[in-house]
Amino acid sequence: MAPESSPEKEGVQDLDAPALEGMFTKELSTAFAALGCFNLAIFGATGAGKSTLVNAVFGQDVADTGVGEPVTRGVDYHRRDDGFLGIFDSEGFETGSAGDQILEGLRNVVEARRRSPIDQQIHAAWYVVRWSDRRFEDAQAAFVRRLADLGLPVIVVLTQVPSKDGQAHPHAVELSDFITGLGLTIRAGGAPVLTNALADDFTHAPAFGLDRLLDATYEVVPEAAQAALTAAQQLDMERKKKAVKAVINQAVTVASGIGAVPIPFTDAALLVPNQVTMIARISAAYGLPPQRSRAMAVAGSLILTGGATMAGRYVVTNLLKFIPGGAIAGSAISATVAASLTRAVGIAWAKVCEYALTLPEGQQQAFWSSGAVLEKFRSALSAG
Ligand SMILES: Nc1nc2c(ncn2[C@@H]2O[C@H](COP(=O)(O)OP(=O)(O)OP(=O)(O)O)[C@@H](O)[C@H]2O)c(=O)[nH]1
Ligand SMILES: [Mg+2]
Repeated sequence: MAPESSPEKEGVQDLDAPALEGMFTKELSTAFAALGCFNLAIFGATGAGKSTLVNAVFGQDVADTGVGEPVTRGVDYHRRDDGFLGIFDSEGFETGSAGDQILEGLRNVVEARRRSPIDQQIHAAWYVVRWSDRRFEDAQAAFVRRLADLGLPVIVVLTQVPSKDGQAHPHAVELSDFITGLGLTIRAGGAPVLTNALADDFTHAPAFGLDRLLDATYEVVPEAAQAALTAAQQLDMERKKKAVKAVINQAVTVASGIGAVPIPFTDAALLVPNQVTMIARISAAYGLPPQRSRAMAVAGSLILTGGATMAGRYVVTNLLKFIPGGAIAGSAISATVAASLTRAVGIAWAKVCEYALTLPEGQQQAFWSSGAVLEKFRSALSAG
């Protein structure tokens, strides 16, 4: 998507904090909305480990918090507060006649939503089996077949699998091979994904296979829902970083274009709208909660009102050392400096976001509402 924020001189020159805050609020809301929602359907017997798995990958099982919205008999839909994750969850389901009802209801849901916006569709289905049950019954196979017949990309997940030196327990492998041999239309190469969502100190079973499950899930999720998945998942920080890097690179390209017409240093504010968009998109890509938009807007605007001066001066001074004929850049911001300044702001904001993600849930709001954000930003900026 091309950034819409080609800044015009008017309206930029006297950007004060309230004007910037308004701009941030709007851009954050656009960026969060653009992510959409990743929807996962999850099936499996009671105690199979569905909640534990969702917790491990997404940090929290929405299905365990609050009341879901019934979508069909036996299936509830829970959307996480931040809006990036939705879980279709079949509480208390067993195979047999209850399974038939669920499938019938699901067919209606899937068909009705086929023409709906992508963020209302089901993007992946996990069928969860506890390996220690050591069996996979005909009724389970039939259920999986019918899920696949609905057009859902089904991944069979074996849970609570013990492993040693990266090798799964041979009996779990045996069960997995048996399931693979059934020739079900399942994804991840037609084989179950073996996992252990929770390290077990008593049996020394480490967490296992979650990265493979996430990879397999990405493979089946439509591209339009992948940004939401990246924001929603809490397992793989590298994927978030990669998405953020792409956001920064795009903003840097835009900034070079702006700087190609040399901007007098006092007008570095011309670069600000592009940086606002960038900061909003970075925040969204990490999956920071939209509920904190207000605090983020305040923090962002403080950074950028200071930014044209604080961030700007810092980067310009430092770049002068490296740019041939740097004296010119002292009075006019060239494409190179515009790009570097924007990149530095993007990277520093990314570090602020990553720091926020390490904080316990209860401390995050306080962080965003405090001067600590500015401190973090400043130190990230000078760390380069
Ligand atoms: N060690 C270990 N224990 C697990 C794992 N998955 C689940 N458990 C344990 O198994 C029990 C049941 O797990 P849940 O995740 O609640 O199962 P569920 O499928 O959500 O069950 P329902 O919500 O009742 O349908 C809990 O006590 C978990 O702690 C795992 O991967 N490793
Ligand atoms: Mg559960």
